[in-house]
Amino acid sequence: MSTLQEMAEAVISGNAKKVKELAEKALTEGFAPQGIINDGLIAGMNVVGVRFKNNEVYVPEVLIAARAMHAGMDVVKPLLTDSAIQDKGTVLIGTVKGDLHDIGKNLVRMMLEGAGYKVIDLGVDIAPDKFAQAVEEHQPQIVGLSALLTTTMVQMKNTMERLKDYPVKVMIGGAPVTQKFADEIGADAYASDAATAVEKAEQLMAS
Ligand code: B12
Repeated sequence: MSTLQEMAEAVISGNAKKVKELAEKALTEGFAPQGIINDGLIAGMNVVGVRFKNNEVYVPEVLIAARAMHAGMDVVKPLLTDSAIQDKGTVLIGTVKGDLHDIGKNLVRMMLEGAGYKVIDLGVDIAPDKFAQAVEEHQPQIVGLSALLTTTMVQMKNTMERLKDYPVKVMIGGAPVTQKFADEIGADAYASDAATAVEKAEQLMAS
């Protein structure tokens, strides 16, 4: 097995120490940083994403795999130029105003990072104005909104309205959110889980 295949396997099994060692080994073997990310770290995270979607693994396994992926990223990232990291696009993500749930949002962030996006995570309880300010500052192509409470879903609508004059696509998700709701408020995409969020991001970038 090549070093990068071994790295992908180590990401899948969540072995952060091994991923770090293999990232260092791959660099000494002359692999390019972008190749290590794509064919080692992201390749492993993609497998985890598919397994998560198929209910073959659960949240803890995804978090452990993502931690392992980050251990490899930490080794390789300093060697990348900014432009290479941003290759795939920028996603700004946050949980809407009044809502403190962030486990699902963090999973979506990790999967997007794993797929090669630059993700700016604003955190939780983010008001529409704060989203707008961050859009101006970071110029993302996609904004991701998370809500876990039926009482805070309305903030998605408010945020959409606040962002309507910016050239961004808005993707929404969270347990109470549905495709129907996304259509009602005019969101560009809805995803029910983190792996689908990556697929939808790819579609939004291509559209
Ligand atoms: C953990 C949890 C908490 C934790 C949150 C910790 C944290 N750091 O996130 C704590 C204890 C703080 C909490 C507090 C509260 N909670 Co709570 N909480 C939960 C619980 C048990 C799990 C949520 C979770 O993390 N799920 C796991 C993740 C992986 O799933 P997920 O969030 O759905 O995310 C996935 C998808 O939805 C999607 N997704 C998520 N975000 C996004 C974003 C984008 C852009 C996309 C594309 C996709 C996407 O992808 C994710 C990964 O696959 C749920 C019950 C449940 N079964 O959902 C209740 C639940 C959401 N909570 C509830 C309530 C009522 C509250 C409180 C009001 C309780 C109280 N009385 O204080 C407070 C509210 C605090 C606040 N202002 O936000 C209710 C909501 C009811 C409703 N319909 O509105 C629930 C449903 C429990 C219940 N059955 O009553 N909670």
